[in-house]
Amino acid sequence: TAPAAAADEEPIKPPVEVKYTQLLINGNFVDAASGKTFPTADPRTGEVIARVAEGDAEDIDRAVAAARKAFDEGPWPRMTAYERCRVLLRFADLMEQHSDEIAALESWDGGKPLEQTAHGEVPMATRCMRYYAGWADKIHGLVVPADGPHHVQVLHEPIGVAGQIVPWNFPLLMFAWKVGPALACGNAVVLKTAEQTPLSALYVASLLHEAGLPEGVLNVVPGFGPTAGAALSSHMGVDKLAFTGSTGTGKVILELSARSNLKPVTLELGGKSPFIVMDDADVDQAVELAHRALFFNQGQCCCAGSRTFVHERVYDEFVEKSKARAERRVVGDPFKKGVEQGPQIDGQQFKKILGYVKSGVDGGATLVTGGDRVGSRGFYIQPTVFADVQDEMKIAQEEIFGPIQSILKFRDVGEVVRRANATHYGLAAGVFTSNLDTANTVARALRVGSVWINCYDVFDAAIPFGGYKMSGIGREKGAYSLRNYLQTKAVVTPLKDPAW
Ligand code: TXE
Repeated sequence: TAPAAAADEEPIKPPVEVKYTQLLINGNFVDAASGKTFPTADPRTGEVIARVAEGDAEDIDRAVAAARKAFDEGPWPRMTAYERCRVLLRFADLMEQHSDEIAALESWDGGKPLEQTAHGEVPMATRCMRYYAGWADKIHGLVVPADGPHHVQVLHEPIGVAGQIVPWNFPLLMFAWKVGPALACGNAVVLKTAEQTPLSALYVASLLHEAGLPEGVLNVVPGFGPTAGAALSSHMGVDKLAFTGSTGTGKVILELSARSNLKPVTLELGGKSPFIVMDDADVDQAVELAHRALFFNQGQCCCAGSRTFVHERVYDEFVEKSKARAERRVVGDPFKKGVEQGPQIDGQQFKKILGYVKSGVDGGATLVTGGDRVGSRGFYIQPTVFADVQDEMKIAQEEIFGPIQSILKFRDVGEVVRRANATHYGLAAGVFTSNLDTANTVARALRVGSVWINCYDVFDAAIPFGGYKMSGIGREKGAYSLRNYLQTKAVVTPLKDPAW
């Protein structure tokens, strides 16, 4: 068939060179202490793009020492807030100037369609950096009216050295969500990239130094979770940890923090987000939006609308049209124009996803379309739709993180809210209806961190994002993320003449 042929074509040469493959510590690109490297692979073929320095506990020690020095001795936390703002703005300008290279690198390392990284992730990350640059000189404390003859100030100070661990599904955007607020508040950072996608963070970190970031303020350590990631999570010199990834790893990180120095931890974890289609909805529009809510980024989104609940009155029509839409989805080389879906990130995810397809079929769901790999090379998977999915099936319970849509049927609003909430996750939800009363009722009743009404995946830097329940702790983006990177200090002074 056409998509299979597309996936087996000779891969298009990415329009970018890999410049940075070493650890970034104290402003310099250096080898790992062990001298070890690991391959980062092209998801189109599984072939090695480059070998990257493999950070381990010793490198985390070096990076934390550099960050500690940069924080404890300055100049970054002691620069004026406006000066920090200007460094971050210059960085955003450089990201814009180099956006073609950044987008190409991100698409190459992660298998993401270039049109999407160029028009989505890269401008969104740039916007996020500008947003937090704007905050740098607007973070201020309070004077509180305590009882008694005292002048009481509350100071908001940077928290210190922030450890940040990011996943592979949006490497650049996660960099911006985490590094932006941390630096705006005056902290130093040690960032561990995901093993699958180290390249874009190393590249933009070099731009941040070109923009004037002092050495040691941002350190980037590519490496593996159980080694570099665990060392960062349990480090006594780290004052705060921010993580995006799986719920299982989130639990490990929280435990590592508890067993070391009780550093506060924010977690952005998995989801099983409902996308609810009411019977008054325009079915064609709902099909398109539900399709995008699930299939965007090869289905590798923490907030993917992975339980499509459809009212029984429009169910059959919805399934039929979703099948047709999935079959029209253009799968192929991420560097080819018009491609909507590239390969999955790696062989492990690829196998896991196909395992869920089997589980759906074995569990009695109706495989409406797809279900197999595309082509014979790399990690491409057919856009897949299951109908007649029941709540207790594994495909309706667990995060698949792939291009597999599960369509469930419901009868009334109360029932769908109850079923939508019947999960340990609580990240996001979509509601599609022409009745604003229904939309608002459902939005309030859902136990999730984001509700998109008649839209999905709207991710501006100013909008807080995070999960209820086992989807996470804390919020990123918006003013809410500043709280993650600030300490609060009460300063009390006696007043000689309280009347004044
Ligand atoms: O995630 P991990 P994986 C989900 C998705 C996916 C599954 C597994 O369902 O199929 O997780 O993906 C680092 N100490 N999400 O294995 O392990 C790791 O190196 C410290 C949802 O890739 O959570 C990487 O940098 N760090 C998610 C990061 O954690 C550790 C995005 C994420 O990897 C560690 C990605 C340890 N012991 C996957 N072990 C989302 N919320 O968007 C691993 N890491």
